[in-house]
Amino acid sequence: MGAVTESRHFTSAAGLHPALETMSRDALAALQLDRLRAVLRNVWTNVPWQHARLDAAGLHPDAVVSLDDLRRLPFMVKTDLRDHYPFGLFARPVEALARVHASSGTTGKPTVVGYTADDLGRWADLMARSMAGAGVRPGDLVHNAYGYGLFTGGLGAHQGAERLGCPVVPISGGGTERQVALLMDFGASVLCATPSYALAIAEVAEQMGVDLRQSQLRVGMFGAEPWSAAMRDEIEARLGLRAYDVYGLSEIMGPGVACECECRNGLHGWEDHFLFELVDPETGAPLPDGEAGELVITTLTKEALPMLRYRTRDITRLTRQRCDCGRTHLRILRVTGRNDDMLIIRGVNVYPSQLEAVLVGRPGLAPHYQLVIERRGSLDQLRVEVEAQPGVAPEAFDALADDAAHHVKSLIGVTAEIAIMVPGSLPRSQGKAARVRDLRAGRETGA
Ligand code: DLL
Repeated sequence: MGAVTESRHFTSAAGLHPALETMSRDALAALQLDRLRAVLRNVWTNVPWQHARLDAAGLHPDAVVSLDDLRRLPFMVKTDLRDHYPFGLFARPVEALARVHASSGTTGKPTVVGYTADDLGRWADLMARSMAGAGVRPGDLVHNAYGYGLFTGGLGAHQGAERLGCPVVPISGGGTERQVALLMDFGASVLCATPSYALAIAEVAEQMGVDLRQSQLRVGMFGAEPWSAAMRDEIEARLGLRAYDVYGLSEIMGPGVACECECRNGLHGWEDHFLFELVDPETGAPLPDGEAGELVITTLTKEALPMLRYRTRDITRLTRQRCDCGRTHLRILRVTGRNDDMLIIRGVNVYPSQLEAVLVGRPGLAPHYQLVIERRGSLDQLRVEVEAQPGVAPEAFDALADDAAHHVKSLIGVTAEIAIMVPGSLPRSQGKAARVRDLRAGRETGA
């Protein structure tokens, strides 16, 4: 299944793996077909549940002649992993694994994922490729504030940085004052964190009287949660770096499934290792490039836990148009949110990130917000709690609220009650931000 370590020589345009990142789309499709057959043979032989599904779909691995044949196979969903908890869908015995990760899962059992040593090697390569595409170079000191542990963010970014030839500060999330001190003292040039935690670091630095814009930071690798263009501007202005969007999910691998290049015009999805489809979230029907829908991913090289047509629940758009950077791999446009996070407020569909795009950057408002959903009578009511900028007089809060409510209504079409909060009153994230509090009966937990 190809060398574990791929070339480390690259130029800015061609990337870390130039031959792979710029291969023609025809060559890419041929490679995908080869690898698809191999992955189907792997599950046919090693995963009884997958064998039965392939059989039922009349899809014998050796009879697959085109990538479209895969569409005969039903989708996989998160509960398939839960139903076979912990290792039932693995194609390798536990003793052949190098590592397991798991998602915490707010309800029920966690989702467990596993990797062989070669899987870990490919993951490191793809994360290194992602970082190189975002302008990280061997020798850059990487401050890694993604959480270490069962979450794939910490170790995923760590291995990728090391593979690229970068020393890593494995600080994990939390202890924000110490993060600020070490960023200044060690002079890291790259920050890896969720965008909400990057903002929390910026805020604590300001409270400590430290100007991180004067630090050595140059590149931010931010992901693991949706974030808006307005949030990118805010983070860049306060940290003095160029912020890149990196995407991934543990079921498919972890961070590094897709990443922005220096053009920042969508995230290149690494098609030599994954097959990307976009489908209508309601019907599952395929959607053409450019339309918004749910991302579906098939792993082409993972040995321990191959995933076939996995429904990510993530809503985005795809484009196969050539990128200015010269890479030929398709681009996933910003992931606006998860299908599960969509709010329906009096018949209007709205994602938290849409509200973020309207609120962040408005004069007088700080980029700290939370959405509260309540049932009043028979109607769902959305309350947006957003902090005022430090120094804004409380007498100005009403006018700020009216202005924000007006923009939310006119730009998104949803009626929201806006509550302007005192600076520092909303919870700060140390990892993935919990943006939504759903107080409707039976759902009284943070989402
Ligand atoms: O969040 C992996 C990761 C770590 C990605 C660090 C990037 C950086 P999970 O915990 O399994 O894995 O959560 C995956 O997070 O399905 C999306 O809903 C969301 N997500 C991840 N990256 C982005 C992004 C990691 N760049 C889930 N933009 C995914 C929007 C993202 N949402």
